[in-house]
Amino acid sequence: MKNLLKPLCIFAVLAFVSCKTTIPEPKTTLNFETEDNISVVVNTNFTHVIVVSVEKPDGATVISCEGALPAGVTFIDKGEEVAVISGRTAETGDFPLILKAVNNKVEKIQNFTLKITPLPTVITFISSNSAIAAMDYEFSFTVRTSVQNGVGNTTLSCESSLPAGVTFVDNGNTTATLSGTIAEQNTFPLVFKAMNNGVEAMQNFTLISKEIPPPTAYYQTYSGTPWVNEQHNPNGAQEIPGKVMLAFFDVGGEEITWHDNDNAHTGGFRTESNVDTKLTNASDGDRPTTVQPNPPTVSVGMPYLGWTNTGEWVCLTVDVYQTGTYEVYLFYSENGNNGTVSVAFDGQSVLTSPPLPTTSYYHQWYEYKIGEVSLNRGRQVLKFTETNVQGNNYASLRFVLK
Ligand SMILES: [Ca+2]
Ligand SMILES: [Ca+2]
Repeated sequence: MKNLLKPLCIFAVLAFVSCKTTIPEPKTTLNFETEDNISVVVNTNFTHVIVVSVEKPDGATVISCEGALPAGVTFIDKGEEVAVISGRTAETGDFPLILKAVNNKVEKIQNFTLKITPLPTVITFISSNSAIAAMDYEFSFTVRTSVQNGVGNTTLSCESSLPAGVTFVDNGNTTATLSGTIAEQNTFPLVFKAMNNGVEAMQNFTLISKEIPPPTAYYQTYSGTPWVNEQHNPNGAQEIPGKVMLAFFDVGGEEITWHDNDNAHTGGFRTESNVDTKLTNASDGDRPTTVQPNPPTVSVGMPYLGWTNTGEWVCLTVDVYQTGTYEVYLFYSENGNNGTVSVAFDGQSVLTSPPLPTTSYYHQWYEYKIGEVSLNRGRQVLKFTETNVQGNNYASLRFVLK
């Protein structure tokens, strides 16, 4: 019996050993479930979640990160197979990292690239898209661009052929100068291009050469000059037929181009004189009136004379291109004052308005026909006077040829 048992025992041990080698124990497996790279913009907060899946775990999974993180960026193992790379950095470039997940002594490696990209370069033309050149007179117009996140110089060029006598010069400081003298009356469509860091911006521009009306004898004795502002009034003298913006009154000084009843400026649009000027804006709630028919639209950023008072006035250089009779429309807002205004050309009063219909609120605007005037061709002086009542806001006079 003893002899029989011995081989049986050996067989049993062998069978057990054999069985153990053919049926392996369950193994832990790990996998990264999230991408192997991310791209984020410099100086921007970001959070990237790394997720690991684990099968047959034994205890907690530990996730770690090897490699140099950019300043401001951290890696945190949050537990439960989740880690987070987050922060905000001023460094740019590719940061190669190695992500490692470990569970039950089993390791899983994933190469990971954190890409920090620069902010995109954005170029915008900020100067007007048209200019008027007085025929046979030298003119100069500054083309201006705004460049955000640029790299190095911005290059400006004119992509279309220029009129004879005109040059386009890149000033190397995000501006260019279009200047010269044009000997013909014409309209020239031009295309400007600005480039920085491989990014292009184009602007369609119209250069208009006009034979300006000759100055009247009165204008030749006048010492005011048109207010020129690249953003609001690049061409200086305003035109009739057309809309004359009252806040673009001439430069020349008190009692020459303007009169204001106090010694302070209010409103913040043109702060160089005591004339009170402002731009329409959302917080004031500037809007069309609701109490008059067919109210016009009111745009944000429209300049106007505000804080007006009886006896205050402004003078404006206007080019009247065509002799004739014009309808005159005043764009204004008020609060039930029924004020009146008057209009003079070259020192001669030609129109006093009827009492203005109420617009019922200081920031409700309305355009109202205040009368008609006969004008001769010529560069001349328009004088706008508040003849009665304080506080009304006045934006423009529109002259329509009958
Ligand atoms: Ca004032
Ligand atoms: Ca005033």
